[in-house]
Amino acid sequence: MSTVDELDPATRGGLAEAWGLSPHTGFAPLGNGLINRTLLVTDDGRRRVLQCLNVNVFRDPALVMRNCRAVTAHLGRERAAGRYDYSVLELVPTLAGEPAAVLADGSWWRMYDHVPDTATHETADAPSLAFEAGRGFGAFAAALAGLDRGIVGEVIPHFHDPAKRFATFREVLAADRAGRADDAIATCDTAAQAFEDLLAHWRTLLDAGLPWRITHNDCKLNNLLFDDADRAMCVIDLDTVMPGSALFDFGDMCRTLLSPVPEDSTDLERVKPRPDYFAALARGYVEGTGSMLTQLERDNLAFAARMITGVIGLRFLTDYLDGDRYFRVGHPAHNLERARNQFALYAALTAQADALQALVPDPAG
Ligand code: GN1
Ligand code: MG
Repeated sequence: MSTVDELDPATRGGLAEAWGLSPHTGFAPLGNGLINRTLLVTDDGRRRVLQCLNVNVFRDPALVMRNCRAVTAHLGRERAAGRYDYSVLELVPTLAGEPAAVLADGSWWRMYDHVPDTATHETADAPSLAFEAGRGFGAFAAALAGLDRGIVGEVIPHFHDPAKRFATFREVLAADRAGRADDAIATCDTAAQAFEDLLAHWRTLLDAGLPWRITHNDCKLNNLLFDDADRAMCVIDLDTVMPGSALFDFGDMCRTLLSPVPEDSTDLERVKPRPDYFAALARGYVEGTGSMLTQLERDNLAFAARMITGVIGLRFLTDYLDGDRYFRVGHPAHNLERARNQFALYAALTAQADALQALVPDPAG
């Protein structure tokens, strides 16, 4: 969506000044993120990734950057000590030594080194990819277990909190600011039914002492870089790393790996979890997290898949009702289509929950 032509001269000038870029620097759109704007920057044959933070979503960009710096520094130390065997994103500070540049128009920009010879996947076409993703995101969480919880702040409070998301949905539905409630009524009913059940079980987990950790919170498949042999190489998109539950991360992986079609596919017949992918993903996650997971977490991995699919489906639906103010959309019904897709996946995950949970391996085996 963003092209070099859209990067206005003032922005180009501000970025060039901040990072000392040459006048020949090329800028090209990169990736499929729904929130930040991402560009591949080529300067003298050197490639870097430049991102404009969406400050409507990340209200405290300075906190996001402090978190990113703390997390990448910690992972770098873990890697150097031989405890983390994946690449680590490297922030490129501005010439002034800052982790981000704030331009005259108030926009926040930051730069990472480009990880060479890697690519992302939108959907998985082999269970081995699910294993790799589970192991990669699992190792990421395990490596962060040693980081002091007080160092990483909560960038978006209640991000995956199903109760908060449901309350917001009810308010937005009642307000019907965009006049879209009628078109979405069947999906709203499905969502309300799903949440009655989800919220009740979620409360039992909180009461049972579900551990709070530092988690990634956006473990969709396309936030992991793979090499050309489809080995996981590097976890990306660190903006939402903050205190959370391992169930959020595992659930998001299921949401994006188990269905053969992307989250916005309207071919709902094909939106179904693939059990062999779940088995591979769970095996990878259990291996990657080592001794980190408690019994309560392991026993709720299939529930996590349902819950996060429901929560993100509800966020798409809420944004549709609210007139598409949060997620980037390609056409007016896009968020509603995403929501229908996610609730179709939710229904199939619910029907198969026990069968999927039975595929989670024991930590020892
Ligand atoms: C957003 O930024 P991106 O596209 O990786 C969103 C996630 C959603 C996802 C749905 C900060 O992730 O929570 O699951 O879209 N990130 C934020 O595709 O809201
Ligand atoms: Mg992303």
